[in-house]
Amino acid sequence: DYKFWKTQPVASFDEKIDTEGPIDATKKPEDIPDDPYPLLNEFEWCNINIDDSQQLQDVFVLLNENYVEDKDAEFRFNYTPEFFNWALKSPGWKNEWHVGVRVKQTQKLIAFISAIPISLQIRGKTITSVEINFLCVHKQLRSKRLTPVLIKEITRRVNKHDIWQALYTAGIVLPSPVSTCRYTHRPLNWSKLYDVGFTDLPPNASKAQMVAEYTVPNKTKLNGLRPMTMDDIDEVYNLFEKYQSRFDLIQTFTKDEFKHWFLGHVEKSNQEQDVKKKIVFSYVVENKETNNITDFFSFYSLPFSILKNPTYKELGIGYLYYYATDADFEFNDRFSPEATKKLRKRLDELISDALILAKQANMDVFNALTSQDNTLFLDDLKFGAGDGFLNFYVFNYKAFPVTGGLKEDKSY
Ligand code: YNC
Ligand code: MG
Repeated sequence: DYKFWKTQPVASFDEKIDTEGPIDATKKPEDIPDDPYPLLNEFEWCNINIDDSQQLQDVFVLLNENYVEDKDAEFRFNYTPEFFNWALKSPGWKNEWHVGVRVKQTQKLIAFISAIPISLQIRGKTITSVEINFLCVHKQLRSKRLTPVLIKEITRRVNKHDIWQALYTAGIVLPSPVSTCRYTHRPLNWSKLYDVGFTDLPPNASKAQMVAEYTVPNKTKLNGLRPMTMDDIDEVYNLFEKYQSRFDLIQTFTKDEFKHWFLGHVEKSNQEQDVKKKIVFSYVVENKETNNITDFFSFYSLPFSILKNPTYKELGIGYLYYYATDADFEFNDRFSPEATKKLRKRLDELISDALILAKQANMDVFNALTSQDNTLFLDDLKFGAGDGFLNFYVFNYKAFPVTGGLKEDKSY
């Protein structure tokens, strides 16, 4: 019955919303306690320094062994330092927002929660916020109400910086989602997915049929398609902002954030990186006559380790990230049937090529949510609905329900 969540500034399930806005707008940083919330005597708070390989290792071990439930223990997320540098060290990141709990005596890390600064825009209104992610409690310490303490402590640390709203996602239903998306999956290497037990053979189908169904061409089709570079940033940024204005709830980026999320944390050009360590893949379409960039798409990599298979050690997983196109810009009503038809055709072309590039980057399956404009192309491109749903929440903010516009979740 949500004993904890009932006490928090979040919309209740049955709440009727007449105006959008903060739920509790009265507090100031100086009203917030300076000291951390108390923990049971055997535990202590720690800040995780991601630049310290031992501390990073502690987080990997905790997440790998406790983050995802895989009943047969056959797959595990293969988090890497590169992935964490990307997901947790976006511009403005703070060490004190990478929060751990350790056992005092052994220094074993038993819980983690993180925040990064973001800017949300809800129906045109900009809200300085954080995104909360990677909440995890060790399996042996579940159901002991540690989670509310972690949430209250990260809230305290964020409030101290005069930030009062947060975006977070969860598979579970809490009061009260602003939006709900479904996971979808597009096999790229069906026979491997089948061999490792990730996919079943549907009744009345043969393996050869399934392979044929999901085989993608070797080469991309779009003229002018190429990897995005630093030189493209200004132009893609403008294209992206204009495209995003289609949606009611978005994350807005500064240019530095844009570089970080789409070209990677590392200073040297992301394209020069070892493809095995590459996290985010961004491409543009450049019109060869006008030199204008007309389209952009991106996806990121978070593979699984395969634990028990004699042949395969890793399953490549790509996640569709953001995209933008000028296909609908010419229309006064960007949601008209004509605009939607043109947009759908363009997105089909763009994401078809994204699938090919993902396959070339050794990804075996490509995941997408039903967010953004994804529902326009998911069926056309043979994405299948998954079991999972993802609920989106905004802390301390009442908002009307939202469809589309939200991004992918970076933790899974
Ligand atoms: C969850 N995922 O309802 P009530 S997502 C939020 N998000 O409270 P205990 C959650 N709340 O119902 P356990 C939650 N899961 O009594 C549970 N809760 O009001 C609530 N899994 O606490 C739950 N990671 O410690 C209940 O639960 C209370 O021991 C019970 O631990 C839960 O990162 C968990 O799925 C999830 O590691 C830590 O199962 C554990 O069961 C686990 O007894 C595997 O807790 C990994 C996993 C969650 C991924 C994520 C987003 C988290 C958002 C947290 C909310 C942030 C609010 C905004 C704060 C900043 C504000 C500002 C400004
Ligand atoms: Mg607990």
